[in-house]
Amino acid sequence: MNYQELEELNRTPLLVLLEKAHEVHRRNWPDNEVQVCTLLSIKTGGCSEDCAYCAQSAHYSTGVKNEGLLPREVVLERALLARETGSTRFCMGAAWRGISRKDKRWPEVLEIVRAVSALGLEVCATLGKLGPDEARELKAAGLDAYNHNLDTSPEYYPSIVSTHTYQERLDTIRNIQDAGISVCCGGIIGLGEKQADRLRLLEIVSSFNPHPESFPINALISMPGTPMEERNDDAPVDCWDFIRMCAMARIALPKTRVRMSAGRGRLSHEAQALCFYAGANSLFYGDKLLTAKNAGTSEDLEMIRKLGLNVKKPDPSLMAPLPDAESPLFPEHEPHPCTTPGPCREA
Ligand code: SAM
Ligand code: DTB
Ligand code: SF4
Repeated sequence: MNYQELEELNRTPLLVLLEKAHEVHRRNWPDNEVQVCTLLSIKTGGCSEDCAYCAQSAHYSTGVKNEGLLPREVVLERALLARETGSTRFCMGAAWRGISRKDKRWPEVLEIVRAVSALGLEVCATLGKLGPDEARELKAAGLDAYNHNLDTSPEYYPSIVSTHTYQERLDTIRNIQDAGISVCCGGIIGLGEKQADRLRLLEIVSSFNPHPESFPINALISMPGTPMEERNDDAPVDCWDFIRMCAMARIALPKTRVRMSAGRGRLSHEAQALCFYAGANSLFYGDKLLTAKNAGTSEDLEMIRKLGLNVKKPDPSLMAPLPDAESPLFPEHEPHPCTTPGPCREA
């Protein structure tokens, strides 16, 4: 959808928007299913990047303890536990700007992916910037999906991150797509962005061909020590904004899984029920996200039961969505003057 279409949709009163989104959802996802994913930080803290929301950036004193790459056995133990408790996707995060095959930890990263894949879980990783060779090797090791968020609009991005550009994020996403790995790409709300920035994010992600396999929606968790530490302390992201984002994402990306990600723990079950109604069909399960607390596991099970949702089974033959032959593979986005690091030069 282009910006104008999204803007028009965004003017729809919430209840009408919910109805529209639900109709798209039912048509494309008739199974009343929720995908349950587990996150594990396999390398924590000390990241060279200065993402203003992130507790793992070395630029801020956040109290997060730095930890090197976890031993494979520890990762496997956690993956097995995730499988036993009903998760079907295991997503491993590393606090890196990116990783190259020249890095001495690379062979171990591939071994970890192979080992988790052998458990029959869908394997996802989020390791930062990747080149085409790295993406191909991860695919050969059994990686199903790669999470690389654009987080916000290209215009607002330089106010949040100065150590890498939006274009670098797009390049990595392209490398993942080209390797045949499913793309998981979403954003954060509550960074101080305007609704226009959220619409731009949706515009850009919905211009991908194919659409990403999943779209995570994060609500900022204000992490102590980061420049965003006080942003949402007293007024966390408004649940109606989260619900609206789920509905907009469902309409803009009809066949993409919409994942309620960070910040879900601050939403009531009633608010989450509306997110499911609007088209959300995936969540992170377990007490912890990467470094932050998640919604409680027993409460989540209770909510899934009360709402009558079916927990999705793992799909061992998960295929990356195929591109639409009629459209360009990856539209070139006009480089915006703001996509270079530094303060926005446009009013
Ligand atoms: N280093 C990798 C990268 O930047 O892609 C992977 C890890 S990074 C923590 C993954 C995503 O988590 C970010 O892009 C952002 O969307 C989300 N995230 C991180 N910290 C967050 C916070 N405090 N609140 C909400 N979302 C957050
Ligand atoms: C995503 O979009 N959100 C997850 C996952 N992908 C990697 C991470 C959320 C991190 C929340 C903050 C933390 O735990 O430090
Ligand atoms: Fe590093 Fe990723 Fe955190 Fe940015 S979001 S500081 S790249 S771990």
